[in-house]
Amino acid sequence: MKLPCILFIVLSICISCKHEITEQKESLIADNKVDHQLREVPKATIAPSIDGEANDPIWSAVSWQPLDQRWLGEAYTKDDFSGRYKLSWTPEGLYLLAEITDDKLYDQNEDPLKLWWDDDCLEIFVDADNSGGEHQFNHNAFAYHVALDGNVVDLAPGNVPTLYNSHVQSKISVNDQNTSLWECKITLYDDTYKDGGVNDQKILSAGQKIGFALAYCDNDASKTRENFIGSVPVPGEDKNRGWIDAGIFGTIQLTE
Ligand SMILES: [Ca+2]
Ligand SMILES: [Ca+2]
Ligand SMILES: [Ca+2]
Ligand SMILES: [Ca+2]
Repeated sequence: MKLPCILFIVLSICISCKHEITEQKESLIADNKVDHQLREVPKATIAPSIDGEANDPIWSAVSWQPLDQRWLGEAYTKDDFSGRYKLSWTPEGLYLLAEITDDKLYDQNEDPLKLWWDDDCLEIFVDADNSGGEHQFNHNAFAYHVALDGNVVDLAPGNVPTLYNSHVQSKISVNDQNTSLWECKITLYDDTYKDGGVNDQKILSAGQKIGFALAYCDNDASKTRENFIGSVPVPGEDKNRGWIDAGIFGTIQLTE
């Protein structure tokens, strides 16, 4: 056999092996997410108005889901924290209504990019393609921290704290029983998202599955947050995995 012929065969074997390995890797990542807490989310015929008021027709048609899984901190009382939430969608995005009871709303760091998780904030986890997998310093999924002043923070690639205010529009209304309503519209982006680039949002449709979890960071007077309460049970000792592992998110399925 001539040398060029041997080289061709060796090269073909290498390419085919590499292809196989890449496929195996991709299938491993794709299989990483096992759907759990699978819930249907109904479409809103009329998109809710983001005004912190729950009087939109869809909110009376959707049931509350509990926000009651202690991910960090000591046991707490109902006055210290209790929470529940509702979800809906339109092709333009996900809509969230969260009712949070918190005895003290606390915003110690004025700079939105400094220790944002130690201030009271609502954390919205979304994985647009429900792939699961690691997302700590990439956009395989987002962990939007919505602060009391409406700033939205997540880590960009390279571990860069970044404002994503255009991704989550929110309005909070607080009543005198220490209960606040957080109404939010979340625009979805997938893992092709480029910071500083031009990005197309994901247009949502019925049948689509999305990785989703919600959490609240409660701090009332401490240097660091006192509690972190999530919407999904996290197996194992370390419950604070949502900001790293999209596999722990629940799964929502959009319905008409
Ligand atoms: Ca509203
Ligand atoms: Ca509290
Ligand atoms: Ca993903
Ligand atoms: Ca608090």
